[in-house]
Amino acid sequence: GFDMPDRYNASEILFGNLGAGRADKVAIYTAAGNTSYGELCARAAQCGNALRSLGLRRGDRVLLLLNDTASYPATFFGAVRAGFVPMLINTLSPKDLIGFYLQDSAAPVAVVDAEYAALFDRETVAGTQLHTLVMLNGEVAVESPVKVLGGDQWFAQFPCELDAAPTSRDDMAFWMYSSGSTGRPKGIVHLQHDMAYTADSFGRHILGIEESDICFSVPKIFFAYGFGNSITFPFSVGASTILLAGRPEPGAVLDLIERFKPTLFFGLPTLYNALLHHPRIETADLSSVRLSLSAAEVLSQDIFNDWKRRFGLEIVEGLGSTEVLHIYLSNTRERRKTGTAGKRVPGYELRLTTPEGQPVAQGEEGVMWIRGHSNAPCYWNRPDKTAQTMRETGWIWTGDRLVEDADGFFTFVGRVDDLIKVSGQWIYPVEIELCLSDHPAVRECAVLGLELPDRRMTTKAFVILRDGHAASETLTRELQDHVKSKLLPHKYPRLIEYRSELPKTGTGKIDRQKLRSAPLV
Ligand code: 3SK
Repeated sequence: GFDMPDRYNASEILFGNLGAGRADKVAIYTAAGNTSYGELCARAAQCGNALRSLGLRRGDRVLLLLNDTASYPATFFGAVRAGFVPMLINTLSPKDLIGFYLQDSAAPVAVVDAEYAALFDRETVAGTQLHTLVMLNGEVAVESPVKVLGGDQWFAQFPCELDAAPTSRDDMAFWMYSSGSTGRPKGIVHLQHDMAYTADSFGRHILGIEESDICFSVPKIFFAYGFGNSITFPFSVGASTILLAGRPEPGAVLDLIERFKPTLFFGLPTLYNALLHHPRIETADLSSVRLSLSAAEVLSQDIFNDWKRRFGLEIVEGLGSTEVLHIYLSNTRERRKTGTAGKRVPGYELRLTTPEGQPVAQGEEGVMWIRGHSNAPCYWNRPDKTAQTMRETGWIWTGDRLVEDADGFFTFVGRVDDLIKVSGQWIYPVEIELCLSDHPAVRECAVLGLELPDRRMTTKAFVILRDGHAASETLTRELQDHVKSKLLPHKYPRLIEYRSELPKTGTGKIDRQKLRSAPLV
């Protein structure tokens, strides 16, 4: 069972550290300075009080578009403590998508880093409920139809103490968004008790995290993976976390490792690959790291071997989802098989079934279902998608196809649908096809996920142009920019091949199998 009082607010994960006597302990290390637990709680309380002064009501959404700085946990926990529901948004989101998030959530307030404030112009805000934009980490002049507040100074006027709103363990606490196949991302609703559950399942059982640990997650806080690594796990035991505000350039990552000496390092294959190819890697000092973790993409044997050869660290691979909030299948340092996603994480029940829901025998491939107390109960306002994924009695149907070996290790073999993961983030090829088709030069197109020799995935578009348009590198860049401006930037097709026709099946559909066998470049 999962022992937790009925009345519970997730901000206890941070504020519990005050009662535990850690006010002076460093909670956050950054290149710009450190923040103690006492300072962080005070800032969170000020933020919660400030948001309350705007007249928000319990459960109102607050859109967060923030880089990984101390302001992120302060704002997140402040909003949750005050009874509001922060939405963690990808900082690479283009304007159209921000407009969608505002519409979908009816958020009356957005808290954003100054560099993103210009996105909230008249066009983005039109027809939404947004009335206040709070700008952190600097101030810029913005032409916005809503009230704009300089948050750093504004928060400072409010009291440094705040009692938690009387939320129940099953109240809505925060949202994250996942891709949708038709350009309508789904708001994934998480509850007040979900973070504490992942702290116990993955944090305690797999990481064995303790107060003396220092976490460094290169994946950002707005990803469920980074959120657990940078916030939930360290704060749940009074450990510390290192935050990197900017782009995760390999050089900047190595600098922070050498300066702040993390004990737990969280990455993904794309990052490990970039680090291994960085000129400084042969001299870098990672001796502080006791566990090096990877998720979000399948890790290749080559990356595993190269990392082990260079640092003596065996990367521990896991598999999770935003709907479950963190990792539910994982290797550990003691029991691991490279190329597999590992075994069941304690706290989660798993089952593999046929697409029709019948159990499969061990050794046979099946679709993965997960049950545990961090499962999101629904997608916001999407009964159709909720019914597909959040099934009866608490199970989540993941759509991932896996196979379990005789030792209980699971290997990812693909998806039941067309979803693919590039750089650790989901993509629906059909979403990119719809977006490309909107471009005036495109008559017809097909987008495919293709596996690279090191097992990572990439995307390729096959395009037939309309009369009057000619293939060129400039057009390729224009089409890629078109996708970046409408969808999240990682969704742009890395490769584009122009064709005069696309192969068709007997029923007139694009023959993807044939396209798949075309050479990669
Ligand atoms: O992609 C993953 O493996 C993952 C891990 C933890 C949390 C969220 C996700 C999507």
